[in-house]
Amino acid sequence: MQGAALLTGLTAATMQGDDNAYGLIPDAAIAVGDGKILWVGPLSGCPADHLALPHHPHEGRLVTPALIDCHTHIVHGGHRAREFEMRLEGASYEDIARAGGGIISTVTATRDASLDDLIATALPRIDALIGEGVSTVEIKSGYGLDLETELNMLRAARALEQARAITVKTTFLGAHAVPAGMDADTYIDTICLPALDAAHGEGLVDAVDGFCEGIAFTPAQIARVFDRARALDLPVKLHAEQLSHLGGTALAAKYNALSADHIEYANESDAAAMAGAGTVAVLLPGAFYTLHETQMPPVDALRHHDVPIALATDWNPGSSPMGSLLLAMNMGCTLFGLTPAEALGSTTRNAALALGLTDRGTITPGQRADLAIWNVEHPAELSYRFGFNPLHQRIHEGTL
Ligand code: DI6
Ligand code: FE
Repeated sequence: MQGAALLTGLTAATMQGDDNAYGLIPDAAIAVGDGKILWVGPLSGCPADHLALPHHPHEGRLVTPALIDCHTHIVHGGHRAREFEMRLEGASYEDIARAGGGIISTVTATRDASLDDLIATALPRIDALIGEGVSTVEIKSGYGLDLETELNMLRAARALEQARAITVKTTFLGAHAVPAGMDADTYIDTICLPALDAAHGEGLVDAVDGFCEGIAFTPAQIARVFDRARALDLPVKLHAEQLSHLGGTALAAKYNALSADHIEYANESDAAAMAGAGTVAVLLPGAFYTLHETQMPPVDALRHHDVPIALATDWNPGSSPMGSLLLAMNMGCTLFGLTPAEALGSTTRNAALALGLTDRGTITPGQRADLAIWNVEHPAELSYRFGFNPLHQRIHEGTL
């Protein structure tokens, strides 16, 4: 058996059990082998065959499932620091977008970048996430808005999985913005849908996303993209109710979307629709913070309807240039009122669900041995501090 070992002397936050529990096991042992978790439990109850494996003692450190960043735009060209200055001078995100800045300015920089450039500039970003114990990351297209660049972004995302010990899940986000000089319907018919077909044909797409917002696409336009995704047997997810209530969340639920993301302006009936569809709520506090948003996502309604809540960085050059999933956890608690247990479940178990993954996100036998070992005593410490990274060791697919 490849890489068989027994990790000992740990407090294990298994993230098993109900939504608000850590599933804590004190003085735990974890047997790993062939990239999987073989056994987890109190050392006192460890079976003899696992006790015979090589021991890796951890003197009381905390172990969690490795973190999962389920919503990023880390493949992109250029930066938007000037836009940051403009917003501080009083311009709104929408003003800048309507004036041709925002997403469109990153599109120009991304179209000018070669595939090697896109890979090279994304590597430090993915290394930052790996350095915080991330073992799975979702990466979107959406800064090309032409066929070749949308495919190049997804090729770069796939290349990152070859360049680092990390799982990359790709998302086609051709319906991110309308290129200058074109109307939305023409763009969807002549560029977005052909690009989705081509990307799918090249095996580059794991899911399909869209930006349902006044400055982007209407629910009806998103539905045309989702119909094509359904025809290609691809799951969908949606940037919804970020800046207003257009009905994106309800549309996502209608298509049994993996997730509805942002959702600051979603309401009680949206939460009920998500619950009925098994759609995960992906909250993105980095964008809320960067855009000085004041509308809170409906956390109590999500809790009431048992909608799984995930947190992610939304790492993008405009609305959330944030390179820390631990900071997103702290913001989820401080800005959105999540408990530290909800925050840790949001970047492990529920983040896996937001990507349609059932083989990771908890510490249970049979799951991937994607683990993060931390120099802390209690799991709440992971959300409590910000600007400090207590990671001791990341274990990716059982490789110690
Ligand atoms: N919502 C967002 O916050 C990002 N995309 C989206 O649909 C913004 C991306 C950017 O500003 O570059
Ligand atoms: Fe986003």
